[in-house]
Amino acid sequence: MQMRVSSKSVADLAIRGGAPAFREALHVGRPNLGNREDFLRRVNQMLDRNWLSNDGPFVQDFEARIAERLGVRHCAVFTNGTVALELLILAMGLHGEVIVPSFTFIATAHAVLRQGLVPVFCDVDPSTACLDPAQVERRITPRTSAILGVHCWGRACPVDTLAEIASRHRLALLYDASHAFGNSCGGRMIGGFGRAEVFSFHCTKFLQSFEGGAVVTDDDELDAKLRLIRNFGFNGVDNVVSIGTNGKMTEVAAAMGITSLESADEVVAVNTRNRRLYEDALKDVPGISLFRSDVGEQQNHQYLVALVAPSESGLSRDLLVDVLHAENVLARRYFHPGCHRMEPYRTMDPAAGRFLPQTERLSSAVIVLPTGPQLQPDDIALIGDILSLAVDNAGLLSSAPS
Ligand code: T4K
Repeated sequence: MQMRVSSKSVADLAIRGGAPAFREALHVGRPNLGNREDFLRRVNQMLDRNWLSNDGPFVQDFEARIAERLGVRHCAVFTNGTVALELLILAMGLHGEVIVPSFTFIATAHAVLRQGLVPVFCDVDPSTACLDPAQVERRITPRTSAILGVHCWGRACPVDTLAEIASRHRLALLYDASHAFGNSCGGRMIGGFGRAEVFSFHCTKFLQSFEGGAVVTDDDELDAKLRLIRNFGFNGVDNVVSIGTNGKMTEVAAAMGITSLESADEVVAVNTRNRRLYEDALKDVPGISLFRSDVGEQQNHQYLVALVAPSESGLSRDLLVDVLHAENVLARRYFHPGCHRMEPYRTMDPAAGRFLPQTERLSSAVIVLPTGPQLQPDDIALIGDILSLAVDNAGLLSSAPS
């Protein structure tokens, strides 16, 4: 293997706790831009027709394309995924407690709490990083009104088992599918499970509209309610029929979303190639493994997730992240710490961790590595080399002063 960095430089950089950049940083979450000319053409169309927001033609087109691609009756787009989730919770009339994973982005928990409900944190199954059904059963109380699953890193929740539990306990079931656009479960597209599913189209997501989100559902009444709520409760001019807010997506965002959607298949191909290259680059590195993807399902591979076993690598996850950062590879710890360790949840229930051993374990093992069309095969080889050299020099790195 030809090394582009010496073991000494890796160790030196990490020991110094950061070094001057010697090349452009490699980021997690670089936007999937799609075809720039197509986007700019759409922006010009938008400016020419003087229609910039409020259910414009690009928004309607974006919604129709998403619904068709996912095979659902309705798609309503919103300003962002968090607002989409909050307004879905409001429209569904949930109350009391909602069971959610702690192993998720903080927005999942915040959306529940901001709607006046209590998020009850539930542990995950380490093989899926999604809600563990056995633990869900344990967290149900007379106050529970819903189960909110998260398809973490795009990996599907155990949808059949959760549906059975929800039905047996008469609970609503909804999903935060922020990471899972274009992914399938049992051959069915994610988006069609539970009463509704929510996507994020933040610019770091597989499908992006700068900022944006969507609720997809087969429920006509729920979709109609959501459309009222996202537009102040207006049902026609001068006629407000319900509580509402401004959750509308702009035309420029929808133009970006359509352009990004048109490149979806190319991005999947690149991300799939990147995953294979990472598998190859990391196969002989002790203690660093890639999180298993859902074999046989459609996968966007937007999150390239490595797990660290310090007993084999000789290095903690955090030290490996420090080494990567020192080398200008800006890996992320999605999701560390679990939501239950962040405010206001930590203060609300300081002992929540006793129910969450797998969450604690996963959140201390995970590294999300850069991927996407802006990453070159050489970059992946370099990241593999850095990790390999770091593990080879584990003793030196672990004993270095911080
Ligand atoms: N539910 C789940 C499960 C979620 O993961 C999220 C969002 C939501 C709900 C809420 O959806 P939204 O309301 O956001 O639509 C980022 C994203 O902002 C957030 O959308 C995402 N999850 C979360 C996992 O990641 P941060 O705080 O880590 O973002 P930041 O600014 O540190 O950037 C992340 C990486 O992306 C960096 O490496 C830099 C790179 N980046 C970022 C931006 C904004 C770029 O290369 N270009 C850019 O323009 O939250």
